Amino acid sequence: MNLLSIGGSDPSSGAGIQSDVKSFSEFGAYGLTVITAITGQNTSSFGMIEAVSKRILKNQLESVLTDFKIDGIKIGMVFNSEIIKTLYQQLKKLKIPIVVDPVIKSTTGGALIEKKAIKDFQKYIIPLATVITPNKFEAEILSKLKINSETTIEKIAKKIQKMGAQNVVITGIEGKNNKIADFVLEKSTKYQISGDKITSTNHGSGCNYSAAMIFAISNKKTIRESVKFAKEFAQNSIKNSIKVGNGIKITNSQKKDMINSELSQSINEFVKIKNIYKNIPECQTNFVYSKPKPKSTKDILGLSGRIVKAGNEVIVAGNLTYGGSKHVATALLVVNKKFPEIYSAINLKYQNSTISKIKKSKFTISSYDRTLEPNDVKNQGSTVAWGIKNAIKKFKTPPDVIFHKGGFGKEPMIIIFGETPKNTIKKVLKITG
Ligand code: PXL
Repeated sequence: MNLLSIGGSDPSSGAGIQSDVKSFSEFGAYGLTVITAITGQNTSSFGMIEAVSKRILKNQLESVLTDFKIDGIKIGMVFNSEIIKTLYQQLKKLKIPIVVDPVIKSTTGGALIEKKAIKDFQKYIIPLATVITPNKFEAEILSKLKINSETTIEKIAKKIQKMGAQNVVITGIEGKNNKIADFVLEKSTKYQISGDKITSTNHGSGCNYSAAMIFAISNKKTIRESVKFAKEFAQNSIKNSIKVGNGIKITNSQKKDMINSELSQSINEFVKIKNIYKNIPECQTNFVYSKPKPKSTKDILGLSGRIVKAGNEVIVAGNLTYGGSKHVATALLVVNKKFPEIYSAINLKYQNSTISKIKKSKFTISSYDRTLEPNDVKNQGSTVAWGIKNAIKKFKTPPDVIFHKGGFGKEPMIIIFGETPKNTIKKVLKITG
């Protein structure tokens, strides 16, 4: 997945396009950038701003738009009217989801947009937004309304939506009991998503929020799922913020291990395989990767949701978590016990066509018969472990594929095993292509 961040350069890398490239990498996406302005700032103070010329702005945009398939665009700092109008001319024809983060002021006090450009921002940038993510302060400025007993947050959101944004998410609405909520106005529904308030002054959380939002939206998540994902990512980035300079802390996204980033990359690759939806079983697909020497499924990373079929496409539901998969992780655990070099697995739909392709390729293949499962095993709910153990009993080298043809009320299934997620994907490509 390729994501484009259009915004200002922040040399402290806490916010702006530098922060977005970091976030996009965390998600396993490739980050492209178009710089609108260069700021001089650090964690204590905000210095100069120089907007780039219309010529180089246009040239940057054309460079990325003509070369890359861009899955989503985030617009942050735009600074002046010339930049706003140039962006509009280049972006209005595109059919790519756009998240607009209407940044007005930095935490350290810098003005990120000229006052006289706000009108053009409302006219040209807001209508580009699939989702706009102002905080309470930004929402008040854009709507020219102040929250009070008469003016509700909903009224403000509706006014911004009238300016042309499809969905409006106003962040940081303080509630009771140390809770903080995001107010969401979709086309016709409204709701709030609440979370714990974290009191810490930091640099970058707004950028982290909107970067996560465009990643989720580009992955075809619903608005509600995207808000939850963005909120969780931003909250974690605040919790993990680090003191790098002498001033305020810089947000830092959750530390991800190599296992996580390798599996994320392979999942992104998997969902892009042509017609892969035909290989997703009724009970959906999980893709797992184990830590060295796993003791239980808690040592195995998998999706808390699944890779699910949505029409002729597949989408990823849930996040990568240790213990996220039960069945595929159990199968891997059993195989890894006998063949410690096998660390990854994925389940696919059982189809005769796939089985013939597996047989034609030089893969090692095994199977088990669920109908032979002893009653005590069935009652303990340990069918998978029993079946896989049986399937590899006579094997001296690890099988690439283990399948079963189902049982009463049980869907037949194919599991592909590999040393790494990359290696597993290679095998998947051979038998699904
Ligand atoms: O967090 C908003 C923001 C966005 N873009 C740039 C910034 C800031 C805040 O400082 O500097 C370039």
